[in-house]
Amino acid sequence: MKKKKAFITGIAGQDGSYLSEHLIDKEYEVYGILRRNSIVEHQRNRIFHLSSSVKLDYGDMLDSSSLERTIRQIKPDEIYNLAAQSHVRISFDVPQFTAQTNALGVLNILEAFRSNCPNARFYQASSSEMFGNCMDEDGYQRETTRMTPTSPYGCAKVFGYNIARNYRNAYKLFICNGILFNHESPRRGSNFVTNKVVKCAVKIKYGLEKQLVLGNLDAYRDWGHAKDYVKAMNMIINYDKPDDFVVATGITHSIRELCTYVFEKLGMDYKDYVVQDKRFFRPDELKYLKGDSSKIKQALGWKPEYAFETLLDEMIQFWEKIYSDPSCSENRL
Ligand code: F7E
Repeated sequence: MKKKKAFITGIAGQDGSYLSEHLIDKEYEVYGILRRNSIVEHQRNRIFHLSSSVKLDYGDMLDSSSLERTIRQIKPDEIYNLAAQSHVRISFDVPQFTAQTNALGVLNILEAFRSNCPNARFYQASSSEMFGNCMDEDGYQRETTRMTPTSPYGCAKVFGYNIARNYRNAYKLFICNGILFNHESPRRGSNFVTNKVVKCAVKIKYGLEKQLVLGNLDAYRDWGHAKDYVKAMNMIINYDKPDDFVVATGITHSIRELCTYVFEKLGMDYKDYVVQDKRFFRPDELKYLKGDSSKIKQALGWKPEYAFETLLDEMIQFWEKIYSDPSCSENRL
């Protein structure tokens, strides 16, 4: 049987790497684009082990010609648009770059898809950040919750979500949105709060760091494992009809609770080490996220395998393995 072809933007990121592994296991041919980076060694860290199984080209969401060319050559069956400037606080520092990549970039790739392989299926990585501080009366965000984003990142993602829906309706294309809540793993960039807390707490335990500097400890997030969430992406794109789905665990914790759990696991009290600094606060904060994923559970049978605790345990184990070895230097990661 002919193998399905998947094309992934953002393939070198946390989600791109887990999605590639999942699709390779499912016998897909996997293609992706990488953005040029001055430190070439860092570009493929997360997908280095997949080098012989994924086909990579240089490309950029802001360079329509690269998107057109790769899509024309590959003629994929499924397109996963995961590329983004994904850091919410940094989106306040580089709002225009964020809007160009996360909003106009979506339009660029939709156009390349529409002109070169309109029979393919398209997945857009939408985000719970689009909801901002809106929630339903029962305290959950779901597919029908109003969107009032509180960051340039969230505003750009709302555009991406809406233009995806507009192209689906206007041109009858198979386009779907996964509205994913926070999802983490040992592969998460260490300037996102989960990995920042876990990595630094482990370093403190081994005497390699003295304190952990954070921003707001009282925001709440619904954290799942990226491995569970990439499976949802593949289920969503293979559904009978193009539709939009919230992907979340339905359980929320504050950053303070995250710190408490991680430091306690390592035999410490977070209050002895955590300090706060204005530079890690956001000009406008999204205070509370808790997603209702009943729709994807009912329609597609998705359910997460990891809980908050097992996710963090895996991350702690990952960093402990590295820092418990005295000969380990960060340069060797
Ligand atoms: O922040 C608070 C911060 O940067 C989580 C992205 O994947 O999920 C992610 O966005 C919370 C916020 O993720 C620090 O204020 C406190 O309340 O890990 P984060 P995020 O902003 O929720 C959504 C769904 C996406 O789509 C995004 O792409 O933690 N916080 N102190 C801190 N956050 C960071 N990064 N660093 C701190 O020192």
